[in-house]
Amino acid sequence: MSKYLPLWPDSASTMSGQVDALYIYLLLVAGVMTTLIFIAVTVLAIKYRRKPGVEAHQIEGSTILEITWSIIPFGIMLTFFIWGAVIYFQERTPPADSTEVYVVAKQWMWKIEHMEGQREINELHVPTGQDVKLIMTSQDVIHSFFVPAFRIKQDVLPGRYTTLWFKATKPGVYHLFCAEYCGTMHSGMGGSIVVMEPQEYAQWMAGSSSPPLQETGQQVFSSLGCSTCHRTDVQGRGPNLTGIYNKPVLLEDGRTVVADENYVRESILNPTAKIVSGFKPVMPTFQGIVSEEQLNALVAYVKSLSQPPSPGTAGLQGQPSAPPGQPTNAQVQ
Ligand SMILES: [Cu+2]
Repeated sequence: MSKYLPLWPDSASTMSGQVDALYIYLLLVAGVMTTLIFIAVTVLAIKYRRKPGVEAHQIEGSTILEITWSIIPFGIMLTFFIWGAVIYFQERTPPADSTEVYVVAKQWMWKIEHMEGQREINELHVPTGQDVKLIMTSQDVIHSFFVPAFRIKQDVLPGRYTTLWFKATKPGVYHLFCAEYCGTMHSGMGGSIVVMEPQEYAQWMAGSSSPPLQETGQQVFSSLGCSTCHRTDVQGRGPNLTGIYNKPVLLEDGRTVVADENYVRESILNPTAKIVSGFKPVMPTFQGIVSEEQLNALVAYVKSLSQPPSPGTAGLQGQPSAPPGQPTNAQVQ
């Protein structure tokens, strides 16, 4: 459409058509309403204008008329809400089999980490026809990941993960903006989303020499000594992390939370925030010790412990064990 009517950016994701349709609907309804109001103002101003020799007389209201003109527009406005909410929930809910990509924003660049180990700066390569879930965090201030051609935008916050997903439909290079004022060079904090045909993408990906993200995570896990308490064979001083991802966890204070990415992240940086039932708050914080990239790798590793082993991840499950006979009391990761 944008070829003939250059009011819209490129439309290159499964979501963009729906967002455009809602936008056009909003414009149409607003246009019709505005026209009706202007016609009414003009007609009534002429019809009931002051005429010489004619006295104005009081007109009493009509309850039925007033209820009608309140209820009908209310119903019309509610359709905006319902349609918008449906799109919102779709945009908020990444499909389960999405490819995951980690994004770290910092003044003033986008750092991208693929699960396969590929890293990029200010560029994100993705294949067409694949659901891609972005797990994003910021190293400093609030940024916002905005791809107009996909009709997606999400704030990227320091200290937690926010997510976003899309499925690109058309090969091409699309602009990535930072849409939250983040300092002097904010306007330069752009990049490109490079959408490729799947075979071409596989070729590009094959050029990677870095180890997969969860392997990096496993190395960090061992080198920081996490594996001493979080054993994968038996319950150690800290909870066994095998199979916990996205599962409910019963906490010491009686609450139940889902062990999602933010939970894993918080448990590394602020271990006493959520103590797993049956464990003691003995884990030290890793705030300031692990970088955002290492955190992402650790989160990817913990998640990999909940996936059925595949050829690529086999062997990641076995951790060097801590000495036997550990006390069973320990604390959340
Ligand atoms: Cu920014």
